Amino acid sequence: MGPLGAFLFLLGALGALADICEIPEVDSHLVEKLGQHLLPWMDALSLEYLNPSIYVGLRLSSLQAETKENLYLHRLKLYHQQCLLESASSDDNSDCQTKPSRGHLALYLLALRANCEFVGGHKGARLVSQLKWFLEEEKRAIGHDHKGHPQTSYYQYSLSILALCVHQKRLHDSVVGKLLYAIEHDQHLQQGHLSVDTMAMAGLALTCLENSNLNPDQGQRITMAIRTARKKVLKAQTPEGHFGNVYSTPLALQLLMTSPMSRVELGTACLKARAALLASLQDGAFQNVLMISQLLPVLNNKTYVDLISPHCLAPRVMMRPATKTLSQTRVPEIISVTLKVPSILPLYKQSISVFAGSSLEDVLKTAQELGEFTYRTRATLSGPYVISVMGKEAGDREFWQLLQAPDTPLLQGIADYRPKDGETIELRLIRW
Ligand code: B12
Repeated sequence: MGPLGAFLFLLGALGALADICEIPEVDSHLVEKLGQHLLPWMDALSLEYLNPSIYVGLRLSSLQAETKENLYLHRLKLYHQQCLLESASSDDNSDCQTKPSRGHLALYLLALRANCEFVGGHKGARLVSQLKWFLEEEKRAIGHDHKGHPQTSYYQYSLSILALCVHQKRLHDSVVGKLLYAIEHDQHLQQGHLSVDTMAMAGLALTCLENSNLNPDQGQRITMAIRTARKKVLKAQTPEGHFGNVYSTPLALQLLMTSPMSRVELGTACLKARAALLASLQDGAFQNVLMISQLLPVLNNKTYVDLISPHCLAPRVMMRPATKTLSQTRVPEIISVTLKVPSILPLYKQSISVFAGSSLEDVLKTAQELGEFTYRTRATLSGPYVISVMGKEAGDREFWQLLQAPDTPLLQGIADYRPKDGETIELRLIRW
């Protein structure tokens, strides 16, 4: 090939790259390090750590954990089939004390598809009706006039539609219609900084419906809504390149990867996002297993929509267990973090001493041990979620927001965020 030919070939290749949002191959060591974070969680025996999103993320990634993976799916099956199908009367069964939510059921259905299984049999049919029933209840909560909102969130509403769709389970047009309305009148999906994750999940669910042609009468509205969701996600790109924030970028990219868009728009947006994501990866921003599970498919150019017909035999690289690096033994440095709770009287403000590198959860625990301060958490797939502070429980559509004073909401939860010396952390009860 002469120099002109080579130039034209390069142009063509660049053009093709820009056509569909793709992530060119990322350093395999970086990807493996991310995957290795998941391994200890797959070994954990406690039910509260059983997380179908980990399985989905791994199966759509370029990595595999062989027997661990199979065992994990087996445990997921036992837990979800037993505990989700338990009737209220058998609530005292010790294995099922932490009953999985409907959102977990949706993720479990995605996990089955990630192993190329369709939900089937008598038990499977009951799980599907539970999820359909959940969507009907949420539809009722939104109301005829769309003035209400789902009991959970549009994120879980979309996730449930996606899960049923990849199993080729048809939903009534009116259920899909609620999501379409919410996108067409997007104030319903706005939850401040969270809107990109929700918009992306909604777009993925609708893309699945479009590709599977499950609601043909809504075809045009679905296509328009996907376009709107994509536009909103693209518009939310920050100057650094993230869509929304670093942690909404994986789902946002999943949506943008599902079909071609205008070359100029998508080419620059994707290349910028890739650079931002790589920088965040190298900075170690991805420590949370749920976040890693949403990111791994993207690094393998896969999305949740691929679960319509997954490639279960695609070659994946076997993960090695992480090698432990010996940390130097230094005298641990003590830092001081100020904890502030302005939402209740009398106002709580205290300086707490902890070792450098402690998590916010360590700060809260120390404050609780010192007295005056109390808090409670609930185990979720993202980690410990603060549900009450100083005895005050967050009510319906309220939550305890974590902020770096004066006004910067944290992008991580209490288990992952590590405050610096002299920092003030505020816990604020707000509506969402
Ligand atoms: C909906 C949502 C919320 C809702 C949850 C209430 C509700 N009824 O749904 C609200 C608005 C209250 C919320 C709050 C927060 N959120 Co939020 N949230 C989400 C979202 C969009 C979906 C979660 C979901 O439904 N998952 C599916 C179900 C099946 O799984 P689940 O485990 O049962 O879901 C529960 C938990 O996810 C929990 N939850 C929600 N957010 C967070 C955040 C953390 C750190 C933890 C431990 C738990 C948690 O609420 C869900 C419903 O019960 C995700 C997006 C994503 N990409 O995952 C962000 C997301 C998980 N949230 C995030 C953050 C940072 C927060 C806050 C810490 C923000 C803040 N500065 O205060 C707080 C949590 C503070 C606390 N009290 O501990 C980040 C986490 C990033 C990370 N590194 O882990 C995400 C990824 C959004 C983002 N891109 O920034 N969130």
